[in-house]
Amino acid sequence: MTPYAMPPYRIKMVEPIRLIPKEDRVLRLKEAGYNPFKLRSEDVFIDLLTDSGTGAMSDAQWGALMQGDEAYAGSRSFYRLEAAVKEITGYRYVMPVHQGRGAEQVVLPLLVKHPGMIFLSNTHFDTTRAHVEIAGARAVDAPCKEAFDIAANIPFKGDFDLGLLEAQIRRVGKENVAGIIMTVTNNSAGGQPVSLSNLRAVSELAKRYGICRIIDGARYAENAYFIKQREPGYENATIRQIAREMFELADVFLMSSKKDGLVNIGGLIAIKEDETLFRMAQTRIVPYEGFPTYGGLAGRDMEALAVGLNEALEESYLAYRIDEVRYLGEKLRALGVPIQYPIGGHAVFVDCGSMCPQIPFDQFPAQAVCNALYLEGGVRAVEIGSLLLGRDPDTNENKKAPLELLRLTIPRRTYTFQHWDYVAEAFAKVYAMRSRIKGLRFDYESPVLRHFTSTFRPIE
Ligand code: P70
Repeated sequence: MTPYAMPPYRIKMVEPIRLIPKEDRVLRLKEAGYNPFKLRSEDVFIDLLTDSGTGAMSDAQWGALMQGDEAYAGSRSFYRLEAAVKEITGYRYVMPVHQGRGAEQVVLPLLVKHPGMIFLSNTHFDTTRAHVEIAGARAVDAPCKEAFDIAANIPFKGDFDLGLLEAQIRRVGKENVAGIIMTVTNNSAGGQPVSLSNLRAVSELAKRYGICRIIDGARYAENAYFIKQREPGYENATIRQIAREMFELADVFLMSSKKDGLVNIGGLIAIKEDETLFRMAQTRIVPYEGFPTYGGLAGRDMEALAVGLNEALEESYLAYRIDEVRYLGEKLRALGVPIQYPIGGHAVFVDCGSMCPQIPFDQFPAQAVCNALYLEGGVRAVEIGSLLLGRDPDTNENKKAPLELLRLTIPRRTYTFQHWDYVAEAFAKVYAMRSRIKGLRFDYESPVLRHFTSTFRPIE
């Protein structure tokens, strides 16, 4: 028997992909300003840029699309989605938004009451950090010490450092903490899960200080699966029960549904019981996202999401999903490639700082390896390091990330194990030439979320 879970589905529809010749890849990457975000997807063979909106929908989801009610107000599809979210979270108020950052732009500014406030998180993801800063606050991370030690083999590397969290609250004073954001799984630390015991402790701390508790739950179902696998006492709980317990520990749920919602576009805001916050969020939803019963989504998108949210909680789906990531990770590990270990929920993260010590952090080692991987195999990954982290808003200096990670992100229900064999082979070639990979400098540096649109030149 294979040590990996079987896919609990078969394939009904396919989408062709092709590998363009090496000399074309050299040309295309140059035209893209050495930023893989600027490549055309047609020029990419295996696309591991993100797991966001890139997965395959099920037959049930495609069927549900046809039932979308496209009414501007009071759409039946909204009520279906609302019922699904209420059932999963137990929260009273539900608002769809166009994607995760839509939820962030609506809710986060409402929590910033005066200048000088901070948000605390196990780790803010990039768009979350950007919205915190746009709202005039600062994003402070309090991850556990092992989060960025790739060799530390502990089950919940996504956890908060509780001592550090409380120290930060005391440092600025509770009246200056706008909220605590629990990112599950912790994307920037390698898709690492957060334990229920840690979430509970964070929740109690926040309650004691009267601070709003927010779940950034883009990958909450994957987090719940890890809890079932790894946290004592939850072996026999269902994924739904675990998810419900996670939601009980927060006040607000923000979600990029492009991940564990199993849809190509969509996001959610859910609020447990704070009616005032709900009313304020509604007043922002209208100008920024759309009328509250569609929030920037088509009726059909809401239908597909209502179905996808439930599919993502199926244990057989999650078992295969997590094992697929593990399969690729273990292949790379067997080659000696330094990866974040244990392997996380949605991606394999390669530590390019230790792989290419010749490249300084501000010449972006992981971006350089990313480009080498595209040239070698037509595989597109993404930098999660100092390029993504950006500049300090106060000093304008380049911030140095704790790790220079290259993320090989696995879209849901999309590729096969043969594709992972191919990716591992391509990576092996890059790994063999690691000492010859050169850094990058900016040609154009975009002022906000710079990784998406900046262009570069390789340093000769
Ligand atoms: C990703 C994408 C998005 C995200 C997230 C968490 C924990 C909120 C959001 C925002 C973003 C991305 C990064 C690199 C390449 C492509 C895309 N994460 N919270 O892949 O949600 O994107 O829907 O506005 O991970 O990790 P949204």
